[in-house]
Amino acid sequence: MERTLVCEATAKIGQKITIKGWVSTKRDHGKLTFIDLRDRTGKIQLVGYQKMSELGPEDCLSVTGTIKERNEKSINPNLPTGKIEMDVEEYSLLAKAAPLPFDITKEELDLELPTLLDHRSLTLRHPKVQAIFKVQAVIIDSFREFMKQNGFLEFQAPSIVPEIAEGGSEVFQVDYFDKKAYLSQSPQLYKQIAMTAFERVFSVNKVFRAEPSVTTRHLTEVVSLDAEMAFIDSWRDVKDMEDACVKYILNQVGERCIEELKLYQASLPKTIDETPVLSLREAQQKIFDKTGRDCRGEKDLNPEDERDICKIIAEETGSDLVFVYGYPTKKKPFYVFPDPEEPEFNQGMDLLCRGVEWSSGGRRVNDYEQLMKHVEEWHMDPNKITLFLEAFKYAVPPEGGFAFGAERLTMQILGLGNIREASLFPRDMERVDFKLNK
Ligand code: AMO
Repeated sequence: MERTLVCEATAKIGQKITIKGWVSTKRDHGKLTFIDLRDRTGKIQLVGYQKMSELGPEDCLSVTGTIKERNEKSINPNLPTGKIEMDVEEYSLLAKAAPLPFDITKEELDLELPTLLDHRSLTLRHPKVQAIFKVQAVIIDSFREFMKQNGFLEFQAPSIVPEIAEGGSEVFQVDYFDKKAYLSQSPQLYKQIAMTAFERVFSVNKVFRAEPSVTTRHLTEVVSLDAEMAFIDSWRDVKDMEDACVKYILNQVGERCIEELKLYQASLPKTIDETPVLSLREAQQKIFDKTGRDCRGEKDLNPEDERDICKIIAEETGSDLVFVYGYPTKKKPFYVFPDPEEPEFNQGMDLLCRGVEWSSGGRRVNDYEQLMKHVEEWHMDPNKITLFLEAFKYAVPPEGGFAFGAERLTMQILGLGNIREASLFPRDMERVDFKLNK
């Protein structure tokens, strides 16, 4: 018999159907056995006779029976199929599960993070864990949708690169035959090259950061949602595009992930029409005025500053989002555009939300001579970025772009305590699938 999905069963009252899935929970009540069977669309209660008591958790079944309405007393309002159940007529075991190392039937998994990750294939069967990746898929889908709606072309950036785009030492070197290359920290230079031809481009790419410290918000392999656009009048055009993009993503998550948000009792970040925009110095002054803590003159916001400024702005304006721009030019990568009126500060920006940086972006240097000057001042090797530099020889208009980290958004939207939970197969300094030995 043709397979019916669990989510379609409510419309089949009185009909005999076949459902396929895994045993989620099983309760024996005298002659009857109750099983919650799970497929990719949800769970349904099966009512069976004695023989089914042989089945164990996570066994995989094909089961045929008649869908009937539950009596009033046994309706489960928390389950989308809570008004129906299946009277089992026959079943076959498609695959038998080994004994489980821990109970995954509880509503809360309650596992330590290493256990959660060491048994990813199994913990991923838990609805609450699945919800994380459903939300992440919607974040990535809606980023793509927004970009396409606004005339951006998707491109594929390389992962093996000859030079470090973002500067710094957070880069993995690879043996490339008998030469040296790197894993890409960002598609930055390639999105800028592609932009010079297509005007508006975006990519959804893995990027690699050799983060030397283990924190709750850093991974070594990240899904980067990148965009780049030509013909801007100022960095604020980039900011406006990014603002509209993040609001679109949040709206879509709100509309398409109702059940998933409920599982985490998560509320979406609050937004207002005009997302607040502060210079770094204004943000530092505000932190000083409100908390007495003096970070004025620092070259960047540290995690405590990010938390404080988000809290202050949320209280003052009701917005959980805030843009901070105008960082010390020399502290940011060579491609960021210095403010013409105050060249020691740049027109780069970060978007913060609920105390964490969600993205970076801003206007870029588009003038070839200025770019060459930066290459020299930032001690870059021009021979390693010839493709990039050549692109800027041939008339590039004012331009800019931005990039979100998909795991950061997922973690923050759902209020997860650790970014590793928001990566299907997280990598960090100590873990590549499992904890690495010294
Ligand atoms: P940046 O280095 O700020 O900017 O990275 C952009 C966004 O990517 C996410 N992110 C990370 N998430 C988890 N773990 C990490 N180790 C990590 N590193 C970065 C963050 C961050 O805001 N080329 C610029 C972007 C641009 O200007 O267009 C860049 O890579 O959410």
